[in-house]
Amino acid sequence: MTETTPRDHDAVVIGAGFSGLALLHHLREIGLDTIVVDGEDGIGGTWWVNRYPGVRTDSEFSYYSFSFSKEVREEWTWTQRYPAGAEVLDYLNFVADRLDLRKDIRLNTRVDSAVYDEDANLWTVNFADGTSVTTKYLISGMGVLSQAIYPDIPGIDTFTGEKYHTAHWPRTGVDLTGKKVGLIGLGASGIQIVPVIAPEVDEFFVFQRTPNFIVETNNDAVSPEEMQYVRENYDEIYAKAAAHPFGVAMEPAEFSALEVSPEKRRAIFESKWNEGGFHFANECFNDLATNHEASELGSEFIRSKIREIVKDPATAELLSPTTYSFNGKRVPTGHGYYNTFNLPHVHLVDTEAEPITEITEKGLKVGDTEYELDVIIFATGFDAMTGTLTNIDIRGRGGRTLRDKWLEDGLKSNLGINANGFPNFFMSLGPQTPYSNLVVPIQLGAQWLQRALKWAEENGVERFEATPESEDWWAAETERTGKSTVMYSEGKKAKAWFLGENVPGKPEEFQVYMGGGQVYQQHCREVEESGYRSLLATDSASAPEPARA
Ligand code: N01
Repeated sequence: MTETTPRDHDAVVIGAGFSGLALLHHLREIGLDTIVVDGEDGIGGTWWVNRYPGVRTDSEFSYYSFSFSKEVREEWTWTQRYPAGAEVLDYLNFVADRLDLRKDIRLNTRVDSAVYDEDANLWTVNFADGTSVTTKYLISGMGVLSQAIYPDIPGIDTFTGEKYHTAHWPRTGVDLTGKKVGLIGLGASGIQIVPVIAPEVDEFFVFQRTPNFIVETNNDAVSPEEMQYVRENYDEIYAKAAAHPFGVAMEPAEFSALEVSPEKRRAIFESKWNEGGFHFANECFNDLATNHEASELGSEFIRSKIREIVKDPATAELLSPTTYSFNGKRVPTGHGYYNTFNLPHVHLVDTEAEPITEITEKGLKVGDTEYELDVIIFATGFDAMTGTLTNIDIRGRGGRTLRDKWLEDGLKSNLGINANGFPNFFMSLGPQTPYSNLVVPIQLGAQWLQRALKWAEENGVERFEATPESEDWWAAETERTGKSTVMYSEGKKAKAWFLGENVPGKPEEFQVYMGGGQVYQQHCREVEESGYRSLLATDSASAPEPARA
């Protein structure tokens, strides 16, 4: 080991959600003095913050959890196939206790900035309370959908009723009983909230700009036998999820929607629709995400289901997307969503035909019609993937921020793990990591980083920094693979967040890697087998001769 400047910690991880917990556990295992800091006053990250009614996972419990701890696997019991947010939060707290992580987690510790000192090869992490710590490694576990956005609607601050964003829902809950409620935003968050609050409210106005293709889940309780089966087969289930392009423990479909008869196609769609959730998206046919015609066949099947479920034909029509096809937006899972529109006090308002023009003191205006409301709920999404990272000052070599780098050079990273100009800074789920059930890349990423930093420590490598070539290659690869999917052609039309289209002024760039989680993991393995060559931009002189891949 070379002589190093004294520091407070070996590693500081920002964020105490799934990423922070996995990283703390794995970095501790290799003897790194690691702390996790989080601005909130509870553990859980996304699951601590998102407390809106109806919040729950859209991946099944069996692979929406960590596989690395035998104790956690054996002692934790899930109660629902798609667990509610509160249950996931309990799980994460259980993980923190069972793995004795809490003592190294500092809550109420919001990071304002982090600045790299090239001479000392240290990061100084500055907190909102004016304190700071120094660390060799700085790791973001801040989550990919954490920077909430409000719509740019005139008068938004003039409304005198209650207003809430799904991502900032009060911890004490909100009593909506007997109130006139308006909801703006029908992505995964809005779609989960609709059926849960509808029975409570007096009158419910759902303002829809772009309809979504929703796959219903048929959520169910987890039986003791099922839980036992999952406990006994956890490694196989996890391996299956890791081998799947979207990180779900499902069998990838083997044939195209175009190569079967209409009757057979309908039967397959029907059976996977009944199985519920992402089974429809992943197990029907192998080209719903890559072929426009196939995706349109999936779209038409869902439209037919909407017509079956929703009694009023005009409402059914309005709920059916026609301007883009299935997979053009991140597919949301539903829990009685379409059926909610059969309730007489639930009104769907089309704000595509006639936009919301203004938020007033009393409610909001669509065209010239004013809707008087007691409560407005914003389920208007996030500045995804990059928003959280660019919202704080992360200053690398020469004082350049990550924000400026991505603004000036375009979105670039080495496999979403690190970036040129930012030595010893790493990201769990950085931009350009897979579009996936996120627990899989979080866990595999934490384990990859554990091996990488162990290797660096053992081999006297003081700085890991992405080479410019690795970033250029990955940006091109992310674009190439993304553009070969319907997520590009349809996502553009649907203004999808995974293209950055949902944030005014954000350049159109793939925020995530669409080439498949299993392919991504293979690239990560290759970096490892090469002796981390693509991470040795500034420290190659001290590195040992890399092993050949
Ligand atoms: O946000 P979104 P989200 N006027 O960006 C509308 C994850 N997640 O929070 O489509 C009117 O998807 C906007 O309309 P349009 C998941 O990855 C997971 O729902 O642009 N409407 C859209 O309907 C998900 O994909 C779970 O026309 C406006 C909505 O707001 C991601 O988070 C649960 C508007 C935003 O939808 C984001 O989901 C929840 C305006 N000015 C979320 N501006 C799980 O189940 C925006 N909208 C685990």
